[in-house]
Amino acid sequence: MLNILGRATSTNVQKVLWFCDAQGIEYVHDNNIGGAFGRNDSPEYLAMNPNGRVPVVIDDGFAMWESCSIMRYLARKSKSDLYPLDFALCQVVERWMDWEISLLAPRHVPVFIGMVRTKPEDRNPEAITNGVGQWNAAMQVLENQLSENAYVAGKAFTLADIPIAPIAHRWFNLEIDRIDAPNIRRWYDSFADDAGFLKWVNIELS
Ligand SMILES: N[C@@H](CCC(=O)N[C@@H](CS)C(=O)NCC(=O)O)C(=O)O
Repeated sequence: MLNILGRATSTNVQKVLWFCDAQGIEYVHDNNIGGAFGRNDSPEYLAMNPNGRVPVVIDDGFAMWESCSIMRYLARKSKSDLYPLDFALCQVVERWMDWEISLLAPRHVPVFIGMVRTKPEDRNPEAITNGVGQWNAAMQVLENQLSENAYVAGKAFTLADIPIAPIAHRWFNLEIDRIDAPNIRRWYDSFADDAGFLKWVNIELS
């Protein structure tokens, strides 16, 4: 049995949970780790992930960290159709996953943390405004890609869509000035009937 450790308010935990549901992978989820729950700084937790971050996923005693890497492991193990075997298509999928981790996620953090997890009196409006500009610039790259493709990596829903959608959810649900993005909207709305998306991603921001 797979154990998924980490609060589901984290986009990095959401992507793993959504992938498992999409793939029909069974798991036990411990939500009460990380953020206000703590427990991710215990010696036991740090032995599994020295960074003290969520998620950690344990597969039959093997502890993993780094959410997108975990998704790729689970996709390979389950022979998932969402992770193409074709080398070129696989590179397209992986570069968007890497883009999410290395560029998109860090750009959204100052805005999300500033507006949702910081008391109004402690907010830095200038940093938030700058952050919105940086986040929008990244979303413009996504908008351009989705103007020519139904999904992030092309014609089909793949592993690449899953990490990006939770950040798009935050983008659409924060009171910020967004760029015009009809194709991101169309793509995001296409998940409206997806049980995993509805359960793990389509939640109130907190
Ligand atoms: N690149 C890592 C990032 C992990 C990460 O930064 N997780 C955040 C939540 S999104 C975290 O653990 N924050 C501390 C906490 O929740 O206590 C991954 O994708 O797994």
